[in-house]
Amino acid sequence: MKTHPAIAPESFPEPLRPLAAKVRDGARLDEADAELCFETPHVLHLGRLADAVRRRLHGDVAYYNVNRHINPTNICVYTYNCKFCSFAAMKGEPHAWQMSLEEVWAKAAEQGGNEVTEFHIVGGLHPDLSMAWYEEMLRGLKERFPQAHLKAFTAIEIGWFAKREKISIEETLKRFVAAGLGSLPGGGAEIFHPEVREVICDGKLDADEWLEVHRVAHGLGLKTNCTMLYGHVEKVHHKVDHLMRLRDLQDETGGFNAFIPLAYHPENNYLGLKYHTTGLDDLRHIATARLVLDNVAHVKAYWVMVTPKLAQVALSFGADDLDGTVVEETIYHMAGAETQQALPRRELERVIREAGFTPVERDTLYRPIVRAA
Ligand code: V47
Repeated sequence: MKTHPAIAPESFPEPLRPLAAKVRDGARLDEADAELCFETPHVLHLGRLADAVRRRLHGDVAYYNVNRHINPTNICVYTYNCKFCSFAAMKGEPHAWQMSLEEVWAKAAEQGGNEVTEFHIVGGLHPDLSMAWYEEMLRGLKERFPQAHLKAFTAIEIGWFAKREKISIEETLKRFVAAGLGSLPGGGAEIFHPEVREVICDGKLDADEWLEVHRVAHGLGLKTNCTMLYGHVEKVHHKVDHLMRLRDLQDETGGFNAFIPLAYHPENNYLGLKYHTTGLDDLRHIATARLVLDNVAHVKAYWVMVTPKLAQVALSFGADDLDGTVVEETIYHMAGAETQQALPRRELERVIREAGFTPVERDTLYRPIVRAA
């Protein structure tokens, strides 16, 4: 068991001392500890603890990648079920879109497509597009961009394709892997607890089904990410339950690469909430994730969501990855994000350096990338 000599429990406020001792000793945090993390007013001290763990795992390295997001369609049969989602539209609505295959491939080629190491591809659950269309999309991307890893389809989409084609999750994933799929992003997890799911995304894949898609993916050797959407109607115990369920699956499979806490954005959706999360709340979620998910290697501060400025601070609160260049982001910008659409590689490196960390460009599987000068 690793110890953390930099942590002196007596230097923490009283309620955090037992937690600090556990972190110092490398002991696993339990539900009550996780609750404390979500409730303590001492967020800066929580950050100190998370930073100690983050530095043990990654030293002063902070990762980013050169990626591009592509959303082939926002048409989604769950538009009215997922009340928190500002991205989805029903067929025929003025803001609905559906790209052709040529448009997807052309989008991938825009702005340095040949430099991209990862395409992040997610979309709505389209009522008509067949799985064969998506397989051709992946094959076409692989042909045109052999250097790029295809991180595509949330567990929700995988569940939808399986249901539509009347095949198993395993068969669905195997067909996509044969077409070029490299890994799954972490979206669609939201909050697992049924009390919350009923309110924000009734009828969508439930927790067991979401976890099963990732379990099967891990069994096939695919790495995946995991997320938690916070800052809406959830209570602390729902978030504790969520993190514990992710940690349990990771104990079982080891297949999660990274955890990404996602801050709820309230514009243009049916949930009827008006508040954005605050900076300190975002930092608390990042720190808590780093402390509780002791078996997940990476915690991302997704700059699109928290802004590049707060992402810099998050690197000292447990995060070791800022995500990537992104180029064109839709999901958060339709929900009111005011961040820019893209961060060039040089700017990401500057943001990381000025926060006191060493930038390392990575591929999707966190292998360092060395580029010619
Ligand atoms: O599943 C949707 C969330 C997710 C809103 O795996 C919203 O590397 C806030 O999963 N406010 C998609 N959040 C984004 C996602 C992601 C992002 C970056 C990296 C990775 C990765 C994954 O966005 C959805 C949902 O949880 N979302 N609407 C909203 N109004």
